[in-house]
Amino acid sequence: MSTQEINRRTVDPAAAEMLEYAESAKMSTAWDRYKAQQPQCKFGLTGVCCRICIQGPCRIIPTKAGMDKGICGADVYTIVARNLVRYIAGGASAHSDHGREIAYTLLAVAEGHAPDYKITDKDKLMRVAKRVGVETEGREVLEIAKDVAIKALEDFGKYDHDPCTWLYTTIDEERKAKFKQTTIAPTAIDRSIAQLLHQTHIGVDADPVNIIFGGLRAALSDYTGMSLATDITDILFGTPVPVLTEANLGVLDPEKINIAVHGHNPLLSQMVVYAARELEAEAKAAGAKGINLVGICCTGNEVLMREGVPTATNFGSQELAIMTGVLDTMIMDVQCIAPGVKDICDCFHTLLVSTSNIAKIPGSYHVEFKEATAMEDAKKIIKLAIEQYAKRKPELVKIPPYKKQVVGGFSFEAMMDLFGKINPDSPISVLTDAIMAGEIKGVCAFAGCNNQKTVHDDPGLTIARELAKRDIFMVSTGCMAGAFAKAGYLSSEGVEAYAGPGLKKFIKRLEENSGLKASLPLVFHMGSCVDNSRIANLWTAMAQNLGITVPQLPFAASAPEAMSEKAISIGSWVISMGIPTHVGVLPPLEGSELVYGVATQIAKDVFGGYFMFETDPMKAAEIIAEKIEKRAWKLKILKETAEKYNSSLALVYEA
Ligand code: NFS
Ligand code: SF4
Repeated sequence: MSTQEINRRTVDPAAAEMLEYAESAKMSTAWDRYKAQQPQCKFGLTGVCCRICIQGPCRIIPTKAGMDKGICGADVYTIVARNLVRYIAGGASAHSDHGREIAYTLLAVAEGHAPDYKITDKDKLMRVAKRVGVETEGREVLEIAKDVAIKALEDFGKYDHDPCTWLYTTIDEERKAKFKQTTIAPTAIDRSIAQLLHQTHIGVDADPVNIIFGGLRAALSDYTGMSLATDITDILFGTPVPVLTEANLGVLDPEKINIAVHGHNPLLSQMVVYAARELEAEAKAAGAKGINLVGICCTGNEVLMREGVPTATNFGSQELAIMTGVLDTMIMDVQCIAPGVKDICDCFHTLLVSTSNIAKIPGSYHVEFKEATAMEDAKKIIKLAIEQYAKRKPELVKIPPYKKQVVGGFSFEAMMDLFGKINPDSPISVLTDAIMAGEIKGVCAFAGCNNQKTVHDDPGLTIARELAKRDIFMVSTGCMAGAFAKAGYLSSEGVEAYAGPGLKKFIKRLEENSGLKASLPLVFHMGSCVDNSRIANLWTAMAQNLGITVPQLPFAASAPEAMSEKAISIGSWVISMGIPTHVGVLPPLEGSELVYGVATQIAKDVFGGYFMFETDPMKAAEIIAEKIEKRAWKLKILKETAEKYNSSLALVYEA
């Protein structure tokens, strides 16, 4: 790739520098492989290739006689719908299985089988217990923890017909009724996923709308799984509070032993943080100045939020961290670890350590991570990293000098604390009052991945700049938070550079009252992808405070670079909750006008939320802002009318 081409494919200066280096050293990255895949198959791109049975693949050409249907007679809308919801099944299984491991660990703690873990946030345990109906009065903490863990595990496989607990205790009455009426409330996470695979097996469901509703049920299971994952992770490791750190490849320290935690499971990364603290002396004995832990992807977000561990890169640029030549070990757990990292590790001294029995890469070093021996396992890996340090090749060290300050750690509770400094009686009113007064226009939540189909990091940054100008308050999770972190949007630098007058005034007011030493950021980092549940808590609290339904709230979401099945599954529950959701890449839906129409139009009539597909970030910002402003405008009219006639508010969806 020429410099010009590189600049067309990333806006991260550190990534651009490393890509130039990769080019000169002939190391192949995802950027090169994406290019080599062009042009991608149009059947696949539009979702009209069916491989659900091995009579296939069947590729549909609607205008060609005989090829307008699959061999079994499946119409294009059936095929597109089935392909789509199978992504949701994949995403929901990943998120919920992550949640299940966390819940099992809480159970093990309660039963005394996980000596290295403990209940860190007792208050949260009590709050969650009360919410999910576990008796707390006069009981021991571990007894309560055990019942909460069992209650969470029941959500995976209970056999009654009541909706999942972590769904129905975290949403408002209107949504509960909506999910009941549309029959998409899952009664068990595993069942909804297995049933969806059954439903989309050859010769089962051919009705695209029914298939999509099955998909939404699994998507709500995805929400259920991540909601319990967030709760229990907070119980085990603490609920995040504002924390100061840094991001981008410049956080790697040539004088320290650099270890990256990569993947999603905080059970591992958090233990690595504890173990690294204990092994600092050993690192020094090996001649290093200490241990420098950095994060990649969402497990990085987990330890950033709770421990202030700096972020090295997000999904798109994960291979580039290794090319610095100073990454001594990359520890992987599950999800979003590109197998391509191994090839780059082979060019350097970096040891790739896998830890999960469902996520191995040929040639990596495997250390099975078990909850019963967690500290021992984490120490074993860190000792490997210390050994690895001696193998570093000084001539291959190249750290791009870019890093930005980050203020993160904004859990829902931390946000409420922040608002509570201004209005202790009703913290959330600080946000809703600012919207009703027109100081800020509404809220946009950014989530999701990097995708080679876009300019790395650019769409999220562009949209955020545009929304900031228009006084829209912003929160983020996942790899978008990584993009914002690397660009300085998670610090006051972003506020100074981009916030419109209203947004700036609002953030500064929060800041003056916050009692924090650090200035507040332009975008509030709410955590990993499973922490999108925190964002759902935010919009639910806002709607309740205003006495409206979620679909009336001036709140939108954007996944500017959605990539994974998990992102599709998150987007699907977000629209079901009533939130208009922008996606910056075209998912394979275009092959069926009907399915495309359900996602972008019909969903709005039924749920009040819907997808907006727009690949041009400037246009996307325009569309998102318009939706938010329209909802805010309508809300004001309804409020005024209600006040004038002393009536209650009309609960109508956005038209
Ligand atoms: Ni979410 Fe986070 Fe990143 Fe996408 Fe992958 S790490 S769980 S899936 S790529 S945001
Ligand atoms: Fe073809 Fe039908 Fe089999 Fe799909 S399920 S591959 S459309 S025969």
